[in-house]
Amino acid sequence: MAAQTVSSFGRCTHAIVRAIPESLCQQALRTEKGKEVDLARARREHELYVGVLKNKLGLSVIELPEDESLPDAPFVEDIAVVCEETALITRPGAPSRRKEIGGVKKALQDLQLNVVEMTDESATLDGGDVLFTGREFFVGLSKRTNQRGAEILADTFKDYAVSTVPVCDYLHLKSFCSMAGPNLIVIGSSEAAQKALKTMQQMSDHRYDKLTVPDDAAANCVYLNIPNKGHVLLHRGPEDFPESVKVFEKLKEHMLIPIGNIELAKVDGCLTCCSLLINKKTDL
Ligand code: M3B
Repeated sequence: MAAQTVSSFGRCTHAIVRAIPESLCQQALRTEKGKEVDLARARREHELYVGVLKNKLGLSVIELPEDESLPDAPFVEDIAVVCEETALITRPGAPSRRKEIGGVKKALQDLQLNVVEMTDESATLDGGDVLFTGREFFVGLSKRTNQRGAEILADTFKDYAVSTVPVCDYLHLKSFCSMAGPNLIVIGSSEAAQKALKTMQQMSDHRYDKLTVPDDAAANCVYLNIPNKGHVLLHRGPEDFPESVKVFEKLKEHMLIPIGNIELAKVDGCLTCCSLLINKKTDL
């Protein structure tokens, strides 16, 4: 077994988040045009998400301020991949997002993580394309992430196997899947999602359990393992995806926390996108 044992999967002491600038509404990148973002509502949804991490789950949350020149910056997940005490700063596939690195890098350094940078100019990687299962990594090859990016990730996290998965119809690998427990992959129902799952199953030595939800976007949730609370799952709420919520409600061992994310979803933001989760073993 690799350095981090599977039983500590989802353990987390700190989270990095970034506030929403007004410029997100007009300028954030998006795959579908024409959906107007309600800034006040986006901020309310985001505040609820941050409040859950901080107050309900007791994490130490580092809240980076918004920056009007960085419309996509709330989606901190894309900027780094953190595993145990190492943080790999990515080279985001969208050049406009590379300016987001500075603030996130500083926050990771302040947490005394071993910070590694992806300097190779031929590499691209977005954190949204990286699925860590606790045993291995799957990296989506998408418009934002290439083979060289996946290779650098593999060089950085040598304790774990890294397999690549083609992602065509979607922005990122985690646009339609995520982990809901140490051994449990949540997956959407679309043909593209099912095909990607099949690829992952074929490449792995391990057999994962799966939870299939009707809506692809609902398959992006945040799993945490919190002392005294156990399995915790942040998932999209009933206003977002009522049918998928019914599936989550069958998870009897999880503390389920529904979170609305209707506004950020208009610019391809999902629940995992909005935080970097860190498990510090020692006090800072
Ligand atoms: C969203 C970037 C939005 C840019 C996340 C979605 C699915 C989990 N306007 N970034 N990570 N992508 O990935």
